[in-house]
Amino acid sequence: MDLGKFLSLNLRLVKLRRFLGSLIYPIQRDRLARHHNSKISEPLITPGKILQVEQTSRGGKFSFEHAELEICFLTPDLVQIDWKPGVPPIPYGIVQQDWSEVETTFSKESDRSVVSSSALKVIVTANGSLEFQNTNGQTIRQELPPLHRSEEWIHQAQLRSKECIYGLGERATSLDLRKPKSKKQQIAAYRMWNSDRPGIYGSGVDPLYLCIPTYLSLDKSGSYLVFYENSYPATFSFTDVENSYPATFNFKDVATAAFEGGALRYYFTFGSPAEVLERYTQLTGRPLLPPRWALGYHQSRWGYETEEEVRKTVQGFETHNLPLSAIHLDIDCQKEFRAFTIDPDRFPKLGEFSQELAAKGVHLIAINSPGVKADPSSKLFLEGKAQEVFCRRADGKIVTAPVWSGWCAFPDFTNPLARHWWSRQYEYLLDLGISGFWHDMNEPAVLVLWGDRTLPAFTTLHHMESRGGDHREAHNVYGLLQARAGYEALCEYQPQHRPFIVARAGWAGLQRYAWTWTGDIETSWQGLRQTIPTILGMGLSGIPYSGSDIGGFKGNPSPELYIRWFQMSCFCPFFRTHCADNAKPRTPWSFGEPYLSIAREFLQLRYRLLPYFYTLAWEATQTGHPLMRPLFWYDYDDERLWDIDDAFFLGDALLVCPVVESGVRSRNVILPKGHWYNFWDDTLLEGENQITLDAPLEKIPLLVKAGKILSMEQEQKLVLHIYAPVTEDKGQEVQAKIQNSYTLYSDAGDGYGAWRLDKFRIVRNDNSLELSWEQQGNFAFPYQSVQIHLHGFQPSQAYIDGKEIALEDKYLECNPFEQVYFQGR
Ligand code: NBV
Repeated sequence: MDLGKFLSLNLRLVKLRRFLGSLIYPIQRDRLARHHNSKISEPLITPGKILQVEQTSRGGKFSFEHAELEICFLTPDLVQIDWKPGVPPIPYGIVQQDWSEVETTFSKESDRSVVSSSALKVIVTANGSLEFQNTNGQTIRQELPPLHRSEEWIHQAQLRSKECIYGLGERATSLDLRKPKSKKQQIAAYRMWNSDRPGIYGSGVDPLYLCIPTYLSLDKSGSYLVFYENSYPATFSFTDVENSYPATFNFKDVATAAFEGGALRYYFTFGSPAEVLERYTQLTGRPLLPPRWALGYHQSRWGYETEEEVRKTVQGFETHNLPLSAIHLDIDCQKEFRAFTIDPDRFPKLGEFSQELAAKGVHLIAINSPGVKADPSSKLFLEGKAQEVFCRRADGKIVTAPVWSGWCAFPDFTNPLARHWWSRQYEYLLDLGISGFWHDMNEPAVLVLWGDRTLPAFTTLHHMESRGGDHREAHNVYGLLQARAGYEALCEYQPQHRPFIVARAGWAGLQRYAWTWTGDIETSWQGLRQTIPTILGMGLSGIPYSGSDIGGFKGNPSPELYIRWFQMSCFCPFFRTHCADNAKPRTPWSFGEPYLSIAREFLQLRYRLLPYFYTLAWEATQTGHPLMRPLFWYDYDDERLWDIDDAFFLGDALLVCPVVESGVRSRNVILPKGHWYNFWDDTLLEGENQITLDAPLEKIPLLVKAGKILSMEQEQKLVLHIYAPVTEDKGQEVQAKIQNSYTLYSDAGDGYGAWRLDKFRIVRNDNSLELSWEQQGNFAFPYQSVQIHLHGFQPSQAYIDGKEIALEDKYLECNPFEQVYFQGR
């Protein structure tokens, strides 16, 4: 039999086996679930009467008839609340366990107790309702007494009339989860259950791959963030609650979080969006600093069948003069889709090939799914079985389910031994020159013809760091813990490099280990439009690195849709074209001209902007702030900005207004306060206005905030674009002096060596502009020279460190300096 026939016969057999698997598995799963599905008829109960109160070093303890409550201040503005009974969580999401002392006071009045720090007051009433107040006595959040039944907890808080709610991880709806913008985006209740959406999803589909029980509330009377440290399946809603709750608790406008197990532990913090994200990521971890190359462009597709095909794709980038940082290998590179394998027929010399690519600055990323083919001929399976690292049932049988390679066993990542065993497997691919990993199907997802696409919830048992538990509790943290194992592997085997992992599923804290992407988003204008709030919402849930498959996953975008998606993604942290195996070839040159030239312009712009991106990445390690920020981020008093989700900030200088409709050549946006320069022609625009921006096919509407510096690089030069502060403000007197500063971060781009901070300060007076520069750190200045471009300021004379220099060009080229002084207007 020739190779072609053999392969096609094998493929048909694989497909048949996969089909049978996805038919048999749900029958088994449903049979197992039947024993657990009996509806609980017990009534929901409130905590009942308060019996005892007690002051503790960080707050207080309260005993109610049917529940226990503990309030514990971790910082003056971060408080941990624990309602019991229930299984306490294993702190998978938490990094900081030790907190310095907080001074608290405790007072008991007739029907309430007050626990306060210097910033926050928590009032506990006799029926178990809680109120959070700031030091001015303003109520920021009001909670109803929680409801409890068997293993369930239902927690509700009053919503204020205009309050907006953001977060909950990855969601296919509007940015404000409370008020979906269109019918399509309507989701009655947000589910916490990481779920595969095989092949395609669009607006309104819920849940997706990465759920996080964290939300941020924005309101005039005080904004806050709540993180529920509970990984059990749950349902969140922000509308009227009907029927399911006792009449007394059937309030209008409540936020409800209903958990199906575990204790009710949550954290509350308040302040501006930036402040609450800082606190939240102090608790759940700051994002890792990625290797710098990861911020460049990534090319991918499902269907690069051979090494030769990948080589040709990379050559295409060279031929068309397009920069490229990474190429992703999907399941085609694996032997029969098995984890940690490379098909020797199709990728015969991967070690040499990866070196060939490395010489061109292109990194190889390999896919991996957690399922291990349950096959006695598989060494990996036998090893895992012998070490008892797979999920099992109560009768001791290994849980198996069909995935791409066939019936698979699933490493129990809640077992430290399993994590360690799994982390050892990366070495083989690292030795072949793979630079990073792409964790797919890690919800974990299985192939089924109907019903829940994962492991049986009740009957799959987990180690849970020795304390034991089932898949209900472990499911949502499965992807997070796989990422932890992968991260630890990369740290151990390549300590000189920073880990790069892209994980489809995750939970609170994933930012410590991995990036993510929005999965199999549909190829449509609505799909493009949807990715903006989805990525922004993820950033507000602590995950700053995300992006979407440019052009959508399945199907073929029109050239216009591809190029508009490309333009938007140029400003997203993860910039990658990817598509399904049956899609037509999709590269920046697939659509011919003028699309190729437009894509090139944006690729080159992205690479020029790397100093700006990289500095934002470093800032994220210090603050937890997302790189992509919603329009209300800096100006949260302006209610008009609260639900804008078709535009975003990249850092504090750039405002990106993507085009998300076919044939459209201009678009509107409400500008936040301040002044703005049009990036393309320097036109000055006044904030707090609705404006219309031109959007010819070759441009994305892009604005730069007055007073900011955009750091770029080109041919060994640091190019500083100074957008002059505007000295007049609407209706106000001329301000004599405006100051602004910008810190640029640089290092070797990988590893953990020396770094430097270049701190620039702009001072603008009526007829002068001064730029001063201070340097900090040990990393040598990585550029040969500096170019200064002024926007919104016409210089007549220039002095570098006191010495006058001739102004010939539109820009000034110089060496590092301490101060440049421009006269002009
Ligand atoms: O590995 C194939 C695909 C991958 O290309 C995609 O990005 C993932 O989201 N993978 C899902 C599995 C198959 C999906 C139908």
